[in-house]
Amino acid sequence: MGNYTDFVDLSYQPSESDLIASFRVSVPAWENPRRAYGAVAAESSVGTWTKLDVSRYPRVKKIAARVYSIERGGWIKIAYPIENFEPGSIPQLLSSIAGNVFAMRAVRALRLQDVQFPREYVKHFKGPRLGLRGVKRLFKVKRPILITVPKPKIGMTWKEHARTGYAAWLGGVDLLKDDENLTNQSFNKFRLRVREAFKLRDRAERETGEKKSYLVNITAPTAKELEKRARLVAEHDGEYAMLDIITAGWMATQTLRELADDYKLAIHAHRAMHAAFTRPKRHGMSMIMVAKLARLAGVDQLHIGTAGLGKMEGGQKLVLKLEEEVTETRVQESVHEDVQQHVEGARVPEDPRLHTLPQDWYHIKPLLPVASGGLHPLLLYGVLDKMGVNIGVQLGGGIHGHPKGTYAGAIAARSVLDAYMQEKPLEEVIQEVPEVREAYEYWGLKRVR
Ligand code: RUB
Ligand code: CA
Repeated sequence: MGNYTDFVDLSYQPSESDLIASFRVSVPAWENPRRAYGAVAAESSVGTWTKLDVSRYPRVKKIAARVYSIERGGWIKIAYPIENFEPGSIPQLLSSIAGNVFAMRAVRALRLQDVQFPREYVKHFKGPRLGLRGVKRLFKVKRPILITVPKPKIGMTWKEHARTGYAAWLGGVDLLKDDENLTNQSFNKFRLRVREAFKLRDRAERETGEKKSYLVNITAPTAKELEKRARLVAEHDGEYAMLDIITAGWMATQTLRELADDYKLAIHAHRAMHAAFTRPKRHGMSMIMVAKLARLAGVDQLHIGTAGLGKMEGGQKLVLKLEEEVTETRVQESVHEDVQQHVEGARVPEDPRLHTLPQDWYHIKPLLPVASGGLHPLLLYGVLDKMGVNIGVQLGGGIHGHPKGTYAGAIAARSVLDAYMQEKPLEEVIQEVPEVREAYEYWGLKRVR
């Protein structure tokens, strides 16, 4: 096996079973670009920094990754023969294609933008158990699913937390959600919170006649503890487990997908920490990758952003692209270079985070995208106009920060969703529903920062 440049073969035609990765490589001034591109293919498959005699191991050459396409702006495509990968293991996949490569001196920065999974790879995954349609069937609604996370995010006792959830359920929320940093703290023990919240869930269901459920954050330090928490949720007839998929990791996510079959649970995925590596445009791994891996692993709901209306970074184009990736069965390639494009006479840079490969999802179901982060009732028309109604909307501060409190906040949010489905103008809802009017007077119509 020769030098890094031997891993570049522009005449190579990928086979149907090859896994294709799209990287963007920033090359240091002193490096030969072709060598840098080859280094990425080498280090992520079979190679290392020096020449190796592999004549005794015929397989090595056969499974070596190859750079087969080099495009403007440092975009390359690498084809990996499928034998590189353990069937059904996301950790092993990432140790290959998203591992050492990010730290190599041969690249100044490296962006893993997308992967096209071949059928041969996809077939080893189950994908979401309920998926988008299953979740909507659970609540028997056409409108978006209304979710709330009690705020302050931590500090309330298990009793205060559950009571806040109860008020939100009564006001019209479908799903109570734990915050990403609430697990099993001294003042809010997991076991006690779960017991109390499900007791109040039963009461809220009786009093409203509606289906109510609870996204219990079962993120735990070990797989054993994760299972213990999942079992406890199932014992209380809970339908959902929530997991912080990035901080807990892909092994935890895949483990939970197995447990989801055993305990009949749906999975709500929180993506806290993703932006540590998805936010830079030239380095790290894209949110598109996170979303595709989450779908493959089999989560039923995933935060994808608010189409530019909330408190988190991530504009409309990126969020709509993410929505497409997690809900469509066939996704087309889309080319977005980070070059200045002429749009109506003005020079506008395109967001390279939208650069994607095609993907066929085969048997893998769509999941329910969730818009969350800085939303309040008056922003919901804008979110739904952009993202459609087959989503979940999560309002934390936007419900519990209502001037009249949680119950009023929940009524405001739910009234706005119902009115949207009836195609009522927002001004009318503001006039008719006091809780919506109060929210309007408090927050206005502008997005938050
Ligand atoms: C929601 C909140 C969530 C964010 C995470 O609270 O803090 O953790 O949505 O971001 P609030 P993302 O409704 O009060 O803003 O959803 O982008 O992953
Ligand atoms: Ca949160």
